[in-house]
Amino acid sequence: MYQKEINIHGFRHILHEHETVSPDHMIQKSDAFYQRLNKRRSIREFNDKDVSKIVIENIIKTASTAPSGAHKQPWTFCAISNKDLKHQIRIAAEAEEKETYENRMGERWKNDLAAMATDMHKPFLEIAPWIIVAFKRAFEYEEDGSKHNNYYVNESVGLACGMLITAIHNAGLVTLTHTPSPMKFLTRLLKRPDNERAFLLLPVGYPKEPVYVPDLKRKSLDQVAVFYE
Ligand code: IYR
Repeated sequence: MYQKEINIHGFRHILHEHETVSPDHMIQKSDAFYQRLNKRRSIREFNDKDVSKIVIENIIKTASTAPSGAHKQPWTFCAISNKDLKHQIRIAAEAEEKETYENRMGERWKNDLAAMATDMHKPFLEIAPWIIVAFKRAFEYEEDGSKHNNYYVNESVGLACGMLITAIHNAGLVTLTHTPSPMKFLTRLLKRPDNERAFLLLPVGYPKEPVYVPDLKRKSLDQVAVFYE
């Protein structure tokens, strides 16, 4: 039997019980997971059907298992189902988007987006039963009021958001990574402290039925991977 715990530099380390998978099962399991994730699509049209708060809590708990720089977990997920607040977010997001689509985007960007059938109108912000806003915590305040920066904040919150999207898909729900820019209005509307910056906004719910998505193709393995054997 292994020791249940050891001490490294004065810190307690506990025995990790790794779930082992046999090599054959691993091939099958990894392929099955890929097949499921490959069915995920960004959805822009939602149904207003309710989603239990417990599901949203589980999804956020999953995201929050992500690794982070020095385990600082530099994220806060705000989950909004309040209709009035969703309305205010829509109004403010559309105002930024109008400016973006009309004045901030170049022709090339607009052309690249044509296939996505997206525009400055964001009704999903009110229709989807939940909006999750991921905030990154750039720094933390000590009890004495002094500040210290977190580490690898974008990487950490990006990882957590990837796991959030995976958890949403796993729950049988859909989402969209919406990036109204700038997102300062979210700090104001959600009354977040000044060490938090909005990172990504995700409506979560069921898709409208029927729903159509652009006929996009994913890059093949040899376009995205290089093996050195
Ligand atoms: N922020 C806008 C525009 C937008 C930009 C990209 I790059 C997209 O892939 C999709 C949309 C919006 O969220 O609509």
